[in-house]
Amino acid sequence: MALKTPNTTVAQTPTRPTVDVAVAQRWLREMMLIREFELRCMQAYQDKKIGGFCHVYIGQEAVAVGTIAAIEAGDPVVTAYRDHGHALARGMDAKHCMAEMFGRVGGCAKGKGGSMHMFDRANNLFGGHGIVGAQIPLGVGLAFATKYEDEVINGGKSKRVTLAFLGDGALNQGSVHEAQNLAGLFDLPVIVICENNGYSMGTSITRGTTMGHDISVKAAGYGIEAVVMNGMDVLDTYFAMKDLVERVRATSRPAFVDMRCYRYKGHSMSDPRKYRTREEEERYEADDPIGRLKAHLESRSALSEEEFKTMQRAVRQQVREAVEWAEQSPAPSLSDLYRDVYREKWGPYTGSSNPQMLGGAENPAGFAASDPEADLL
Ligand SMILES: Cc1ncc(C[n+]2csc(CCOP(=O)(O)OP(=O)(O)O)c2C)c(N)n1
Ligand SMILES: [Mg+2]
Repeated sequence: MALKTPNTTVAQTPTRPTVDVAVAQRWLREMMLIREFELRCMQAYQDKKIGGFCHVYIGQEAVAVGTIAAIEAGDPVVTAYRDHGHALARGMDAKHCMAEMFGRVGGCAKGKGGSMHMFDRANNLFGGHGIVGAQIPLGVGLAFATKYEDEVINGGKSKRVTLAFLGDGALNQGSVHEAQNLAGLFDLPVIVICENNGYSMGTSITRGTTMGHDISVKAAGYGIEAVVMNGMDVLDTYFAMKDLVERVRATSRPAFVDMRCYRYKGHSMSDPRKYRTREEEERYEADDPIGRLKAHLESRSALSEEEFKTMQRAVRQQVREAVEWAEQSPAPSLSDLYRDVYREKWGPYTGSSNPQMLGGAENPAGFAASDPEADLL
């Protein structure tokens, strides 16, 4: 496996900028929450309380926390199926996230999306998508929409930046190229972040992708700026992203990020990980992003062992409550399965939103037509 060591791009120097202690503590808590959330998901999956697919983010927590900390609440975010970390970092309540994992109505998608489809309109998280690479055209479309709304409808300056995440395995999907080409042509304020964890399922990046040792060069073909970032250290990730987000917001030019990271667990829940060595895993685990931030806070005398344990207990309690809440939430009813399938009165379509598959039956949900204006970002 030819993934470079995690900190090749941002030097760890004593003069590295830092953040307020309270901010670093908050990020540590967020990363610990994501980790604990996913450990409990793995357990619940083994207990058959979670069904379908489940891809955990363990090891990549600094990416979601560091990148999302660098944007504003109104900035859209869209990602792939390894999405629980992004959802929690974006501010989704762990209860809604867990209930979605359990397929219960208390989930963010009313239990009908599951692990791969975390969606949170209030926090501008536009999924959670299972088709590899398909979220990149959506991300570029979101950037087009925000720019159009800011500039054409409101007659001002484009002010929002979209983050569109993808895995290294999605790089060779045709739609990813088409979307980045359009982003380059149309000056769209989108940052395409490749969470380069070195593998797509069991295929290492150098086996499946040309220039796998330096994917940043691909961006030149679209006239897009590329930045290589360290996704294993939340401070490195945050500062590099903050710079880039400011630039993209100011210029409304797209960018591509090669975010070097590593997933500690298997691709999904059943993966014997025969395509990589235990030594490699241990090497990255020794460089754990949570451990790094903990050490950083300790070096600033801003975290005692007792405070860390208190944080750990609080996070465990929060996740326990999320599990209890998910378990108490009912499963969707059979008729619920046909609700929310199509958007009511969208575009030229003005009929009822009865799914075709019901054969024109009465609207089983009885929901009212929604406000078409609400479609605007
Ligand atoms: C279009 C499409 N092709 C194939 C798959 C099956 N598939 C699911 S995940 C995956 C690998 C993607 O790897 P990567 O993009 O690196 O993401 P990671 O799992 O590392 O987060 C594949 C091939 C899919 N979901 N969609
Ligand atoms: Mg990958």
